[in-house]
Amino acid sequence: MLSCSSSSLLIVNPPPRASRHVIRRSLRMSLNNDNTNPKFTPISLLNSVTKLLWGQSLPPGLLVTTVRTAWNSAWGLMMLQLAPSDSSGGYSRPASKFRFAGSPSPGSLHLYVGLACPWAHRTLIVRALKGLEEAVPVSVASPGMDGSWEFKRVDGANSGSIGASLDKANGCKTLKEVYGLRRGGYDGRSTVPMLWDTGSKDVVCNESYDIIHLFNSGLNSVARNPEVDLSPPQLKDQIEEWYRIIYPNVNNGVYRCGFAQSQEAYDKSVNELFCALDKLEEHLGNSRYLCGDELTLVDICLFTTLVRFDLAYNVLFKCTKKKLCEYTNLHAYMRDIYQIPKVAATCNFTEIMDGYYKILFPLNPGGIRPVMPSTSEHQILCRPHGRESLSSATPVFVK
Ligand SMILES: N[C@@H](CCC(=O)N[C@@H](CS)C(=O)NCC(=O)O)C(=O)O
Repeated sequence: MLSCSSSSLLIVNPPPRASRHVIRRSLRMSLNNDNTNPKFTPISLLNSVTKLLWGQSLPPGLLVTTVRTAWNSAWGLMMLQLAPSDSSGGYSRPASKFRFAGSPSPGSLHLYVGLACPWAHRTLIVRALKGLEEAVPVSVASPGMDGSWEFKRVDGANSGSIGASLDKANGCKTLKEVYGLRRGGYDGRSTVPMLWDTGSKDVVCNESYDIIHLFNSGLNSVARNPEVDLSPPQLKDQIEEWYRIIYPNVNNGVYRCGFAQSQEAYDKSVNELFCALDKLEEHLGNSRYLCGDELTLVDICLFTTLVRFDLAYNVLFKCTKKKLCEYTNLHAYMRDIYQIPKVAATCNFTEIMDGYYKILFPLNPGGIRPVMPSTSEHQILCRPHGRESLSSATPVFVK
């Protein structure tokens, strides 16, 4: 979309010589020729038009000003819809629409996730640690080019980790279609994770924090590991206290950096993020997990952000003050959790990188995926973490 100023720029710089019919003929020739040319792209067409109108190339000043104005307008429009902001340009995450209420029937639950998504990743980890794989089957959506979730691939073996799948519960092509099947329909944001009731054909919940609590304690009758408790009564207050720090500053904090629409909002978010990481680094120097010797739900919530940090947030979301691998304790803590049986299989780094760099178009318009940082490779994450010495108890996992 061109704003007034950019279109007037185009008007005050009319084509020097080319008359309309010459332009039309050349365009036709360029299209005809290029139909057989595998390199034909919208850019080559634009380039041909530009050359016809202005000669070899646009004056650089005009080119930059025009494109910057057009891009800024389009970017503003996209961000308005995809990443709503407050009056200071800070990212304001929309609330989840379906919060958990009541007790769902354990025999008819189906989980929808996407592997790039840190919120969905929480639910996959708790499902695995509790042994709920058979009781709560999962469908794994892939990000479509327009940013919505689609089911387009059958389970692909990916070096032992979970892969994208078709929709196993409803046979839909998109997640939007699944949401639309619920009683009364639905036309809002179709987010993952989403817990679906196959009996009543309705959305049970699409808020990850509610889903992990349900998986932890609400489905013990069908869990293979009912004895695993990631939110024991004596730690509940501590868990909530840590979550009040981690959610706004770290989990959502990285998004607040990436989706900030003003320098001021970015500066505030990045400062709060790294203050929180510094605090966590210090705490984890003396404590194996956030609440002491036991792994809890809040560790899972922190882990899914940490494991994406150097892969995506450091670069794409401009969380650049430090890489996670520069934090000795946080990196070892992340490796400790990664090495818990069944956790590594929930991490699919290829899907994570594709999901962020190829699909978050407004932040990476060229879609080029950077190389995977070596510190995030499976072999590195499997290196000894040395954190056993910080705890007196051996965690009980997993069947
Ligand atoms: N508060 C939600 C956030 C879920 C969320 O934002 N999911 C993203 C993927 S990371 C999504 O599905 N976005 C699709 C959309 O907004 O249309 C939760 O924790 O479950």
